[in-house]
Amino acid sequence: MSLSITSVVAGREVPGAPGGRLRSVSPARTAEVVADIELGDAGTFAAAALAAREAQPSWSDIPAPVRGRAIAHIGRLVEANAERLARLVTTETGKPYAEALGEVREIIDTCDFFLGEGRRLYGQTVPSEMPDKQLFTFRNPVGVVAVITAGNFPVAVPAWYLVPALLCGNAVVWKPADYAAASARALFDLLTHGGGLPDGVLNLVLADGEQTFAGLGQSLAGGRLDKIGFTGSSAVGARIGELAGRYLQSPCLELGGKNPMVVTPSADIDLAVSAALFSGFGTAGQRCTSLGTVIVHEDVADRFTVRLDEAVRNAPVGDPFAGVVYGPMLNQRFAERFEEYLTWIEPHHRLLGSNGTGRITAQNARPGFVGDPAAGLYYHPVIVAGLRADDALFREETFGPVVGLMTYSDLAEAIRLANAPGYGLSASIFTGDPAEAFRFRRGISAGMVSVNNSTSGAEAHLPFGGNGKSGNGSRQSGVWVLDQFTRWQSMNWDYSGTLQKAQMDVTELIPDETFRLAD
Ligand code: UN1
Repeated sequence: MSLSITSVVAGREVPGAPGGRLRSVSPARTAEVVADIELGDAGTFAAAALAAREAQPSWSDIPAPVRGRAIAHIGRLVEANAERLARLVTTETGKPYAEALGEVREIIDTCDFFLGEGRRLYGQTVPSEMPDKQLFTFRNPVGVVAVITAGNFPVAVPAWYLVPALLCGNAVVWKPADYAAASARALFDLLTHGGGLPDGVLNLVLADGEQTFAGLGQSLAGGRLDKIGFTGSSAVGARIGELAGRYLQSPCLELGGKNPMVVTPSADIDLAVSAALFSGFGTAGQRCTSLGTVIVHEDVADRFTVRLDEAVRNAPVGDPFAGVVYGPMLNQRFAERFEEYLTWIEPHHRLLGSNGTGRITAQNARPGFVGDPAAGLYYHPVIVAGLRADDALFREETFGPVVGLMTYSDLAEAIRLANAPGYGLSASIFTGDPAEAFRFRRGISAGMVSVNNSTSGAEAHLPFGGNGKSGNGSRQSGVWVLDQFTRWQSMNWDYSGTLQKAQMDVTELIPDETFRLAD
């Protein structure tokens, strides 16, 4: 079965593929076509921004509690379609079905959180420094929001943006990853149907990177866009930040990671090994929160290394519908990039976790592979031991099933190594010592810290985001994302009937500064 998928602007499908055509295939079975995609171009993007601009005022006139009800209905519709959507996500991206179901759950969790925010979206009443005057704060929608998302989480991460953006009264242009367009279209249909959204409130633009960039530029120059939310690489995030900055906008950026895991002498080693396996190789290492480097104390390094090697060797890899730890790479582009990362392996490295590296084939086989490796884009897992601080594999994000390993001798050194690559998304420590856990938390640059847990797998109502090369400090999820999709407006209301001037007409009580307590 192959779908034909187009952009949707102002409730209408955009015909004629102005940006060309693309065929998306399942990375687990590259002979299987998932969708024929008709791409839009910069003009499609700009038209979508205009449609959003026109639809936004009446959308924001709908009372927030009513918008909250729309989010509640969306959550229910997603729940009723959970297995179908998860199956599509697994087919299109190759992530294991259990992970795809978890991803769909994350949309529902997000709806559960924000349906209540429709009845809150609190402002404050604030005392004034003068009598007969009252101060208030209100949250206003920012207006038109462009959301540009990656395909490794083709539905959950978009929902982190789309659900709160809509709840707050914004209209949206969503540009998903072109290689996960079928999953995106499915989520788009669930949002528009479930929410009963008026035309133009949510628009879907399928386009390649350069057309999207041109469309962003046109929309910003034309005053049709007020905010950009972007999840993707640090390099593209920097370009988007630069463009937005020219229009005095600060985008919400969720970028790459080189997420460290520190294993201390008091760690539960078996627990640390299972966390490293899941963090490093879940989603074939293609999460922004995937484990980059394990930094293990020299006293436990041998024990940890032997066990991790064994766990990775025995991990089931293959058909994503068959209960594996991981399946194929997301698509050809990611497979090629991963092969490039493998060229960063140096003679001083020791390779563990597998009997081979690179593509899994009949000749370069993996014992216990689940299914037919020739059918898809499957890669051997690899642990690179003996990493040094100046290695490219230590410094750069390596999206794929590779984990680095190095040792440390004291916690300060571990923290230094953990911060050294300059990303700052997620970091984890395995320890039985609370002092170590809190010292690590304080010293680490990451926006998210785990103690005795995976670097990946953040819950949907804690602030999500990073620092340094991982982002510009913006946060998604929970109440924190409201600051991305609303702007604070203050109001002062003077009912004294006179012009009371702030700072100048304030009456102060007079202290008796000569007063002293008796000895
Ligand atoms: C991403 O890879 O862009 O914390 C997001 C996690 C997921 C989200 C990852 N809930 O791993």
